[in-house]
Amino acid sequence: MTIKLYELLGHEGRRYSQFSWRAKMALKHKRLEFEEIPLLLTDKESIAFANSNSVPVLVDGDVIETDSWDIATYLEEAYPDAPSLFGGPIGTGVTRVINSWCDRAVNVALGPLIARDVLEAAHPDDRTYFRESMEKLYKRTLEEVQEGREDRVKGLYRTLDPIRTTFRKGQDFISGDAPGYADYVVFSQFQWARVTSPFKLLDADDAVFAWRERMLDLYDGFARNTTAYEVAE
Ligand SMILES: N[C@@H](CCC(=O)N[C@@H](CS)C(=O)NCC(=O)O)C(=O)O
Repeated sequence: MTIKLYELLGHEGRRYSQFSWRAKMALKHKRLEFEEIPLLLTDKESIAFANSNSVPVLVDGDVIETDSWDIATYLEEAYPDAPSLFGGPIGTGVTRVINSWCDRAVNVALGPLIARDVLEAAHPDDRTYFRESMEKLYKRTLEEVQEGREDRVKGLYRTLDPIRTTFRKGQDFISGDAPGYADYVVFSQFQWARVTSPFKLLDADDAVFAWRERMLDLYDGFARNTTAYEVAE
C-alpha cells in the first residue's frame, strides 16, 4: 500500500509546511513512493484519526506517525536497506542536535523575516486562523514582526555560520559528502521561505546559497519543482 503524507495546502497550490518538507525529503531519500494529501490548516477533522492537530502525518499501512522527527526515525528503522538518513546511532544523536538548532535558532532568525508574507501564501480560508494563532505566538501583529527585515537579515547570516564554515572547508552537505536528514531539516526552512516569500535571504556568493542549490537539485529537482518564488540572486 502506498505511504500517505498529509501536509498543508496553501494559496494557489503552495505546499508551505516546513515540517512536511522534512518528511517528504526523507521519503525521497529512502526511495519510497508516497501520496501527498494536502489539507487546509483549519481542517483538523481530516487528521483527527491520527490524534494530531498538526502535519505532517504519515500513514504506512497500519502505522501512523505524527511528528517530523518521529517520521524520520520510523523510516530509518522500517526501511533499513534503503539509504540511511542518519548513518548510525552517533549520526542520529548529532542530527537531533541539528534538529533542535534549526527549530530554536534558524527558525527564530528566519521566521520573523517572512512572517507577513506567509499569511499571503496561506490558503485564503486559513488566513484568519493563521493571523490569530501567529500573532498570539509573537505577541505582535505580523506586520510588526516583519518590519525592518532588511537589517535583521544579518542575524540569519550569523546564525548560519556553523554550516557556512563547514561548506567553505569543502564539505558539500551538513551530513558529509552526501545529504542526510540533517540537511533536510535545515533545508526545510529555506524551502518554506521559497514557497512563501520573495524576500532575498542569501547572497549568490554565500556558500549556503550553493548548498541550497544542491538541495534543490536532488531527486530530479523534487523541491525545486513546486510552486515557489524565484529566489533573486
Ligand atoms: N513538531 C512538529 C511540528 C509540526 C507543525 O507545527 N506543523 C504545522 C505546519 S508546518 C501545523 O500543522 N500547525 C498546525 C496549526 O498551527 O494549527 C513536527 O516536527 O512535525
